[in-house]
Amino acid sequence: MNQNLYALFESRFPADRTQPLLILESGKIVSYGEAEAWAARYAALFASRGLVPGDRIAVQVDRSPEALLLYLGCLRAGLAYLPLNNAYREAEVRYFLENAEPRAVVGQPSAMAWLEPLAASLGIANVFSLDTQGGGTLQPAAAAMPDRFETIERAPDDLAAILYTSGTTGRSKGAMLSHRNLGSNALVLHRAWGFRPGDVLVHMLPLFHVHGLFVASHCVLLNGGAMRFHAKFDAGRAIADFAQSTVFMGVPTLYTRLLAEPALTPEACAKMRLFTSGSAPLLAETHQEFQRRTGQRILERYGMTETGMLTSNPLEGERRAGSVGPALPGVEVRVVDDAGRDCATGAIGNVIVRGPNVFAGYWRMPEKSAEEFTAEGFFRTGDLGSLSADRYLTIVGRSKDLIISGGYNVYPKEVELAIDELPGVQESAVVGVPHPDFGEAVTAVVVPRQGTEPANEGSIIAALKQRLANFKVPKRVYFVDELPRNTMGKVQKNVLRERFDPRKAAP
Ligand code: MCA
Ligand code: AMP
Repeated sequence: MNQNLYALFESRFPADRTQPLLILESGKIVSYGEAEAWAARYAALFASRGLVPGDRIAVQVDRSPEALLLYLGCLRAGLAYLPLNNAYREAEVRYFLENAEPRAVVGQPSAMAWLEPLAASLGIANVFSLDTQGGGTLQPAAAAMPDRFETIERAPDDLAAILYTSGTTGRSKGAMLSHRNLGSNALVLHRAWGFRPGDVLVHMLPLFHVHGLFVASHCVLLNGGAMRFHAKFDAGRAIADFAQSTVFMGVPTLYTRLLAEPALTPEACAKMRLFTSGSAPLLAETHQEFQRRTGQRILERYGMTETGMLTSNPLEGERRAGSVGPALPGVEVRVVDDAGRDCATGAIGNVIVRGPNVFAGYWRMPEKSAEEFTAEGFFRTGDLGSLSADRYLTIVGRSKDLIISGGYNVYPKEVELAIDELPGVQESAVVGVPHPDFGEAVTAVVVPRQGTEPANEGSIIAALKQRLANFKVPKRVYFVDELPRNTMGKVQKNVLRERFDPRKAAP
């Protein structure tokens, strides 16, 4: 049997292909039949341009129905889909294209001025553009293609997608996800979260990360059901949609923004059966406040780009605020000490995981990949946690130096390297401090370089916006004479986090 993930989805599509897959804000519907036909056209287009199974295709576009159907087309063609955050700037995209060597790139029309020459300089012959309305060069080229395509045979371990995650060294690594990784996780979530006929999901998450592209979309595709698909997150529109929907998936920032809306009432959510949260820690207060305001208990789950979803609070049974729940079926989750021994119940240790959902390694980084796995094949998540007697996992922190801002990951090293290159800067340290909207806010602490024109907060932020995606740019920059260091000379980031915590007195 064809193990292509698309073939799995197709086996669950409704017999009546006029049924909706996407319900757009305009009320327009994209049916399963149309999705199938467009996915066929995209697949045929890339095949006609000489792309063969295993080739990479990089996609950096704004959210649109076409972007989702493009992903399905790439699966059908057996290509490895490489989605890029639409906030990435030219310098960031250059690295991904150099590293992944895609045969085709799809970008926003507004990016073509730099993307076309960049692709040309790297020998990428196929460049297409796509905007939020289906405008650009991709659609006309695909429209000329046949609307049928025999989905390419794939084996379970063949590559379906590469998703880049930043690293503690500042260099991004491409997590290689196979058809089995994605398919096994989708099946487990679809079952664990009780998807059933008639479910309608409100989809407002980005389509370039695991949460929106895989977790949310895959559950709907496996259900053969519909999603109400929006241009972007909007709390008011989400609440209006809840009257006609049953499931919502969000990062914690979306829940705090929903809570700020007076329209969020038990009546507005009466038809909803499931709210899930993940990608960043959900405060127990948010969980409790949401229950008080709506009568609904948010189901928190935990995962990673490299692994898909690992644990989930149960659909039936206790959804414990502050815990990410027990391991999902088929996933092994352990908490171990630095010597690799299992920790006692309740003791804090390193979270390590194994399962069919866990990736095989990072693109073209065999040594780095090997370091991340134990001898028994468990992947080291870099998260710190503890397991209760009934095996609920609580994430208490991270051993990796990572900031999660509004559900987006920011590795301080990458931002520090960019700041240190700026004139007037001697050195810098970047930390996450509590933020009411984004959970954590990227914050820079800078030591000025003596004898040069001093940098200031505004100039540093403006310079970084040229180079880095906006969510990585520090919300605040503070200046100090020297960075606090321990006896080993390592910067004490905990001291900085404490000192520049905006909830405390002004630093
Ligand atoms: C936007 N800005 C941000 C963020 N988003 N700054 C820091 N962190 C962010 N996350 C910037 C904007 O560029 C703008 O900057 C300013 O903040 C205010 O923008 P705003 O209009 O409020 O932003 P928005 O467009 O409403 O976006 C906020 C958002 C978005 C909806 C929360 O960040 C989002 O969709 N987050 C979800 C991310 C996600 O899906 N993560 C899943 C990763 P300026 O004023 O300077 O222009 S997958 C994952 O983590 C794993 C596998 C898992 O477990 O799911
Ligand atoms: P990413 O690399 O974008 O896949 O982010 C994965 C990281 O997000 C994990 O290693 C955790 O640190 C964090 N994460 C995801 N879900 C949760 C959650 N529910 N609670 C706490 N941290 C989470």
